[in-house]
Amino acid sequence: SYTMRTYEARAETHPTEIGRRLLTIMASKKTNLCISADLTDPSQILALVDKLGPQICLVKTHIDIITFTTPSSITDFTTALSALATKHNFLIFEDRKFADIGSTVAHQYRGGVYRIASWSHITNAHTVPGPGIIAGLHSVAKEVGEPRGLLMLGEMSSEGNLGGGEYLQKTVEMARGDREFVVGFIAQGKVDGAKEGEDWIVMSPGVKLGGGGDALGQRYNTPQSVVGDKGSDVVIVGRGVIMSEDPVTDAEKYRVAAWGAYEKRVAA
Ligand code: BMP
Repeated sequence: SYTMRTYEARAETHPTEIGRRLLTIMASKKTNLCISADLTDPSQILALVDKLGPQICLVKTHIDIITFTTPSSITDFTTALSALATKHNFLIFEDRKFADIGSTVAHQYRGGVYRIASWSHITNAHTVPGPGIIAGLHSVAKEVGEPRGLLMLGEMSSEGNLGGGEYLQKTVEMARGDREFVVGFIAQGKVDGAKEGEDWIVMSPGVKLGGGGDALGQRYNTPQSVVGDKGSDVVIVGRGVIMSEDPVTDAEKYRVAAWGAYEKRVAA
């Protein structure tokens, strides 16, 4: 299966341009760590990301949780974040979780105050509305003139979520309809039944060393469990790093754990 191939090898053959770029970054920086920068102060986010830049392949944002005082401060933030992405060689993933009909998500992705398509290399979407959501987002991605990729949510980390199992399989079927734009999935492990020549990048949120959960239904797995045992590619870590007194030291623990789990997997 493709999960036994190295990121370097997959970077040569991934069907999406964003997938090739991300896998190249992962291989060269030796990191499959994505930081979920879930802070509400824009300057705190930028300071944190500048510190963690060398350790990560990807930054995940929730642009709509950030406190912006003026419309121009949104553009200032996305411009500064893009500059950090260039400086440290990582990609940006806006965790927008689009969930509407194609026509509406096209407007949401292109416009409004956030203009997500203009600065975010990767975004994600639920499969509930059907394949029109992928077509709507892809039409906007094509307008941008720079590579863009999409992750489909097939399974969530939270207690009682309706994903996984048959839902995940149907999500994979839907993704097969657009192999140029859909990079992979949000799930807790590799997808079953990948066909010859398929390569799906799977990213897993809900990761914390020590496991556990929070008071609102979040459940945590370890890097070894999602990457080593279950074949996911990228660990997404929020509070495990961003709430730490020493984020750089803790991010390094996650990078080493997730990278070590990957190295063992491909050596097996
Ligand atoms: P934390 O590591 O602090 O629990 O943060 C997890 C992040 O991943 C949050 O930004 C959340 O929105 C996101 N997320 C998740 O936790 N589970 C999912 O299944 C999908 C997500 O995007």
